[in-house]
Amino acid sequence: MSYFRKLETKLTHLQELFDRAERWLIVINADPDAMASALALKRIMIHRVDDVVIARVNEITRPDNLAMARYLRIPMVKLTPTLAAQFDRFAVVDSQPHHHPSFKDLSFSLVIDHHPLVEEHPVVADYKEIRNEYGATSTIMTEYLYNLGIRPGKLLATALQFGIKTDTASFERAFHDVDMRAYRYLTKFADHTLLSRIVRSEFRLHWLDYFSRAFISMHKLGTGQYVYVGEVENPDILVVIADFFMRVHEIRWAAVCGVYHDTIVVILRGDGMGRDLGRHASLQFGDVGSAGGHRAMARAEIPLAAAEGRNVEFFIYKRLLAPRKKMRAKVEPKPDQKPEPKTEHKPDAKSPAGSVAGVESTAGQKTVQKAVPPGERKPGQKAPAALPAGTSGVLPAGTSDAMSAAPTGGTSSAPTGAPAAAVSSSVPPDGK
Ligand SMILES: [Mn+2]
Repeated sequence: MSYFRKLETKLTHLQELFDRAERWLIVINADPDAMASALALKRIMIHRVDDVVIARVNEITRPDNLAMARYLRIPMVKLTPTLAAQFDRFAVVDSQPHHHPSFKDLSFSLVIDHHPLVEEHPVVADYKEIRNEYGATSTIMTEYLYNLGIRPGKLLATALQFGIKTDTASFERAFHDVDMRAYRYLTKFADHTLLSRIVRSEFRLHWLDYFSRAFISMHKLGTGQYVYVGEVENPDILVVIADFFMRVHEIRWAAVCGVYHDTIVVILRGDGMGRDLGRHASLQFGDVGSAGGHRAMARAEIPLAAAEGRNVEFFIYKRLLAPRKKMRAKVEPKPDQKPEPKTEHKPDAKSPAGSVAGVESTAGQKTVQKAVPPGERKPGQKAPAALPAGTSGVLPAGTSDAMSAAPTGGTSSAPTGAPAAAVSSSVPPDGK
């Protein structure tokens, strides 16, 4: 029994496609699997065609993907009509022609992918291989290299390993036997130090400003943590922070909240064993915005207007507490009392998930003032002062939530910097 499937006929057909007089452009939507697959295809055709270039249709922003492109020296250019005009033939790997608007104008001679075929978009190409059962296109490309007797170099092997690792979530997601065989085969050629350097490139330097904001605004909520980051330039940073908190042993779930333009975004992450966060999100926020998700990951997007000028950190915190009726009875408003250390603040922390929510609209949130630690949130939390200097909009593209909740028509009519009395978290006016 051979290590991989035998591909003689198929690969003969593939090689017949290449002509020494033709220039090929490999087009990708750049992620690790696509970059690795393109690199492998380039390796296969490089001596068989006039020229071969890899073009990407997207910007790479995730730090691990940037690290991959840099450490593995993946040569790529941005796809433009001018560039495309210089090539005779086009290939796409790890995507199908209907997957991206930029692919539409090109006529592809070669398509290799592992995404499911859809009836409305049949793939037409001189050569195509769509293997939906494979965990990664990198696996298909590893089989090709093996069958063609091409020994992958260090950088290519490392790229293919990272492609397989990413698309199978390190074999935590569904994968095919051959994915693991390919990974193991590549181990002989790959550079483990490089791979681990790429895998560990998880954060950007300017994100650390958001992390420091997150660390000082942690509020314990039972077995979880509520974190308020303030205004963000891209809601993806909230996902990054929430995922980070899930790596802390003591934290079973985390809710990370920030304000993006006119929308309050709450990202929830859990260990998947405790409360159902998707249900919790829709119960607690469904009445004021769009909210939902899965047991271990959920998201809520609420128009800023829904806070009606009140302190956003507080508004969300109060809604995360459940049941709120009980909470009101337990916590007495003591407007003049200095708040205690935050670990002490857990009004109703033992509240079970899944309580009836959204019943309460405006009154009563002042009663939880104790729960907010001393002197961190100023009335104008949304103000630019809260934004770290040099923060750019570059955030990971692929980190968005599984559930993309569309904001429900927020307006700009309720700034958080509204009347100080209305938004101050330290001494909220009692609305009772
Ligand atoms: Mn893929």
